[in-house]
Amino acid sequence: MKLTRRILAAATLAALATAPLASLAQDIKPRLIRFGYGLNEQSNQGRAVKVFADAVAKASGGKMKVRAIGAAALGPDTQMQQALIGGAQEMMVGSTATLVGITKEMALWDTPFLVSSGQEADALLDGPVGQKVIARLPEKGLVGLVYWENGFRNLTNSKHPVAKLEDLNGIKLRVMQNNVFLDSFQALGANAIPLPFSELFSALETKTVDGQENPYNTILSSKFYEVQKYLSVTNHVYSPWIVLASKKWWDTLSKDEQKVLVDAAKASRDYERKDTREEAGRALAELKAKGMQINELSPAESARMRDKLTRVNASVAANVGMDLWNETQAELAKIRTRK
Ligand code: TK8
Repeated sequence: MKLTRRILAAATLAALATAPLASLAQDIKPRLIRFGYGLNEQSNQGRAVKVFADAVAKASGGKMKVRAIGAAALGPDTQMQQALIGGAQEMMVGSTATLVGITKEMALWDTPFLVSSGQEADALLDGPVGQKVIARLPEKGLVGLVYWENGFRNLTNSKHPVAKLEDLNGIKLRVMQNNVFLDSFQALGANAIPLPFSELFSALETKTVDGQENPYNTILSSKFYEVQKYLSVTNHVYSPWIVLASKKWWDTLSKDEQKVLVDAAKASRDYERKDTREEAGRALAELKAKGMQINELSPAESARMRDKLTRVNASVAANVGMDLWNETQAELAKIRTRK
């Protein structure tokens, strides 16, 4: 009896001694998550990364800590993807377009005029097709959590207004490092030059390139209006961003930790899409106020551009596979009748 009591007392003492130590150790050393992204802190991307970081801190009681590293300080998208695959970096958000070299199915999202509204994009990306594409990532060493909105892309340049197809002739246009974008703008007659986003501002400033294309939000947050005079409303493609984790690292997490990240990613996605759409709604007026000259395309010129651009569809379909292409078209038809 006495012995049992003594053992019990010893056990309690041991528990008392180790419990505070264990929690202390966790307090001192939370799980650190290096989360890289390409835009500035004061951008829709930067704001949403902060929402993600706060949600992770809250849900984990401070045991998981997201260190947000923006402005491509960890390198451009492609470099961060490799760091994730190698396990040298935990997380990032970037364009699906720069992932095509790793997962060819991502090229689906580069199809010009694939969707006609943000709501259609949400339904497609969050639905079975978007999830099927995400499911191709783990075999490449990546885990895809959610898609965020980058948005509909529009054309800017420093030479002259682009009101018709021929105005693009000879324009040195920066495109993302992706063959669909390269082919698309070559088809339009521009001199397309692939460059990482992190080099874009200075390339525009030094006139290494004359123009670029990105959503209004980015033209504003990256201050492209300082080096670009003309903006043509083309809405030629909807770009998603994707939140990625290193699979090597992900597999070391507990189920609870993975759930914290998945939930926080979903919360950040919902915030990000709303925030981005609100900002896009007022960005055009702000860009005008900053001195940009903005022009719409006539319906006839829009149609000509669309006709040229959709010629890349066949190569996108071949790239991603005919089955996925057909499934996407069927899913879009379904989404459109649902509304
Ligand atoms: C930011 C990029 C950017 C994209 C581009 O890292 O490269 O033009 O639109 O958002 O991913």
